Amino acid sequence: MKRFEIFSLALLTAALIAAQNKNSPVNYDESKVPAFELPDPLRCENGLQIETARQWESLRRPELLRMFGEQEYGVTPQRTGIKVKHDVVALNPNAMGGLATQKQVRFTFTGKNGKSLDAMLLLYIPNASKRRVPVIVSYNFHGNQTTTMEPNVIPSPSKEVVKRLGSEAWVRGEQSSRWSYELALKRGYAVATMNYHDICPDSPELMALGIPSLLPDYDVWNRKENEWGAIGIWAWGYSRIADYLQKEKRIDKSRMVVLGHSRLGKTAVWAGVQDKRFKAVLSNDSGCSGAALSKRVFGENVGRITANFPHWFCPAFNQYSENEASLPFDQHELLALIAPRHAYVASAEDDSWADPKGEYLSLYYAGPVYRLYGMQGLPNIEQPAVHQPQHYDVGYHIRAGKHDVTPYDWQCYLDFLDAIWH
Ligand code: GTR
Repeated sequence: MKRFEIFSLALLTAALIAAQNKNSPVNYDESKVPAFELPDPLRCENGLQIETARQWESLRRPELLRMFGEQEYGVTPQRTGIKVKHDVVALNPNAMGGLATQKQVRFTFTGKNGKSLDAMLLLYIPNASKRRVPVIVSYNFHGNQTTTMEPNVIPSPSKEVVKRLGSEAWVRGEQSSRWSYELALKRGYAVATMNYHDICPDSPELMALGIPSLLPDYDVWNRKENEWGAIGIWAWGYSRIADYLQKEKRIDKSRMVVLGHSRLGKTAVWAGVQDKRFKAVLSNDSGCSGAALSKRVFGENVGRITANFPHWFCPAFNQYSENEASLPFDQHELLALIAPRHAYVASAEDDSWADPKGEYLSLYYAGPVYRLYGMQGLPNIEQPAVHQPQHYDVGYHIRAGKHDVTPYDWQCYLDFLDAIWH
């Protein structure tokens, strides 16, 4: 067979597998959860049992970090050659009725190939305190202008690109129920947001218009087994926001938080794992390939997620499609990589697709790593009832309702952050 024919055959086979997995069954029945054994986060690949925080940091942590990079999200390049320029394009010291200073900062990314890309950061800093304040960094789904009714918020640059995905939404304030700015600001927290499509449009067809356009060797359609996907690129973007905030005079560098919902919750966890400048990581309904244990195969599973969103992960992750039992790691070990910084997992009762119980257990099973540091993980294996937040050195809550971010979630996050920092 000629190379081209082999290639076409491979594509056809891949397409068939993908089509199959799109229809792979989804289990919502607790009695049908397969028997599974979770890998021990404290046991090295060579069998060595970790007993101290020091051993964890020098031996096991790097090993797990490598596994998640090589086999799930793709490896984050050490050097991308991308330069970033920041321009404050709008400054309003009296935003939100005087509650906050609002800054809008244009990030211009330039690659070694000379191409450039713009992203827009919207930052609110509380005015009441003159001291440095903690900051919550969180991507939005539909553009900065949708997170608030404030009329001067500049639409995110990707609005035009993503229109091509058929999204009619993107209307001012349309997502504001998910952004409890006032609450956070009144409690002394700054909030920074950017649209994730600015960094990398969330579709295989449009991805090449984002950060990949600045990476001459990156071919969306022909990635190496371990090469990073969209989640990895968005996570990298979170770190670039952190770079900027580290230079912002009013921000307390030692109290930076990363928060994300759903696919952006998966992203927040992966970003927080890799970038230790994030001292707390808040996962809101992140589900499959986020906080939830994969081996429970409850709700969304690896087959479904890799078939529907192949661009989110590295190609090597596909080998676990309909084969979670063979995963050499599970997501509790990802959460454990956040230690000794603070991990928080939030679930919603009606969000079975994200497997709330699997999200809880995952944080529970990250506990032994926290204990190495003398920190307290979740003490009970039983998931709490709704609206009973569990705040230790890690935090968890489940609320009534659907897959979403609500003022109740924000309130729990702020209570937790206050408790660990005050
Ligand atoms: C769903 C996907 C989930 C979650 C969600 C979202 O379609 O299956 O994993 O990421 O999208 O991001 O809202």
